[in-house]
Amino acid sequence: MEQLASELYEVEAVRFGEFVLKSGLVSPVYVDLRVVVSAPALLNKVADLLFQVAKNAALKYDCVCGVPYTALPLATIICSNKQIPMLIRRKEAKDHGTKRLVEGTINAGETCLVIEDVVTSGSSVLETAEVLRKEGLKVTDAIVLLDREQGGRAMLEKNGIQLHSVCTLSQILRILEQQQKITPGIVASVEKFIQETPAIVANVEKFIQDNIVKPSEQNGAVSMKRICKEMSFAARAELPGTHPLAAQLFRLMEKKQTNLCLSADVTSSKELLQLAAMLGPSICILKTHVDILDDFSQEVARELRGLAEQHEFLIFEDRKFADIGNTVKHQYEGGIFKIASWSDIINAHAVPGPGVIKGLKAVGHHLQRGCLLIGEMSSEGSLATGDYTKAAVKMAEEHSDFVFGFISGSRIVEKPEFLHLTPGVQMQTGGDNLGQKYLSPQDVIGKRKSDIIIVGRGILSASSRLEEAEAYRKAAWNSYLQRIGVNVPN
Ligand code: S5P
Repeated sequence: MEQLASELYEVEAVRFGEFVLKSGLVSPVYVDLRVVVSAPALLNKVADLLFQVAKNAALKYDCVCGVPYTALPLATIICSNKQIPMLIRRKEAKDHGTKRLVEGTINAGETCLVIEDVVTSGSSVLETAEVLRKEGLKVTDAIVLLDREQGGRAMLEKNGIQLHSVCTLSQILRILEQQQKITPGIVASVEKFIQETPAIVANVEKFIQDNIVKPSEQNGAVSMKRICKEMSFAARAELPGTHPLAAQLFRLMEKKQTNLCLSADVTSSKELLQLAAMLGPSICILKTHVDILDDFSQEVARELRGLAEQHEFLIFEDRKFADIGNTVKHQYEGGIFKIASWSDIINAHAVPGPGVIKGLKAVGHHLQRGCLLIGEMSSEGSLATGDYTKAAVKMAEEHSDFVFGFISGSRIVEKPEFLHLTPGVQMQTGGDNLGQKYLSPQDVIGKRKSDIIIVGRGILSASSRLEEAEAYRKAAWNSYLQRIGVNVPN
């Protein structure tokens, strides 16, 4: 253990200093085991230690899967040396072809051992375990090199997974202190930081890894300020203040690589369902105006929900509620549409004041629904500007247990927990003859820093709706990647 701690320190997999984040938070510790791949002897040693932990615990398993990406080489070494079948979990489904999430031969009913490098909250292990379980495999145990002791063990246990670790962060701290590599002052500050900010620490590291940034030395301290410009959707999903529905949306966007919302403004249910089935894989949200359908029925809503589950998109009824709380409560829950029973997301105007949110929340909160506030509109001469927009932001901030974002032309609040969705998007900018104004996907996501484009006629009037939807998806997704600093080939 002494040797492991000192080697991890030598290769800078564990670092101490001042890690300044965009949020202003200063972290005294930085753990990143990706660097271990550059030290082959240590890599082999870590793989062996992981295997020994499984052996000592007398675990029985048929195959091994590493949590992508850092644990992949570790799982490979173990499986190759010990002749154990391996599975590879994809972080994202392939664009074309089989859309498999797990590669390798899956024998349903078999037990798969999950391997991970560091566990903080336990969410990465659980995510991989859930994908494997969906494939019919049993996941009962996970092996980790470093347990940060920040709730991961308990969280995994609740989900039927026992965590076995090679070492804990406090063990490493103590060993490094004994070896006089770090001072008692550093140990105390790291322990204090870890106890006080468990959730934030998890996010800090996930954020750093998701954004592929490397700390740079500045006057002896490590600064990340310069490079931490934008958070990825994946990192935003993990923030403590992110609404659960927004977290689900961020994750599925990252998984499907799409920040495209289809505005399915058609008048027949058959066409609506056909669109959902055909474009489902390309979109993160399907937006409806249910009151323009000639033939709505609850059966249509049920079928739409089925397609939403199959293709993993959310449903957004663009009802734009704008009345007193008591009225919107009935409009949302009842009538012939029963919107709350099938729509994940709804939206509301801020004009009535906070009562509109309270009324909607009374119906939607316990159903885990969420609401977007209209901060700005795309139409010519809109009155939703300036102080009105600011008041809408304040209302959203005060009701962030139900409101998780905005309809707006650009980013109107810097808090990364909130999502921005922008309508009035077409490849050909300009407008229609009824006041609609169009911006390009690149403008909306790149320059105006919105998160999701809402596209209706740009896709619906194309000769191949699927090809056009894919063109919009790629344009918006590449603009997002560029925004967070990932190089996108032309
Ligand atoms: O400000 C807005 C807000 C919304 S939700 N401007 C909009 O256009 N919308 C909606 O987005 C509008 O109701 C329509 O369903 C969609 C835009 O459709 P398109 O055909 O102009 O892309």
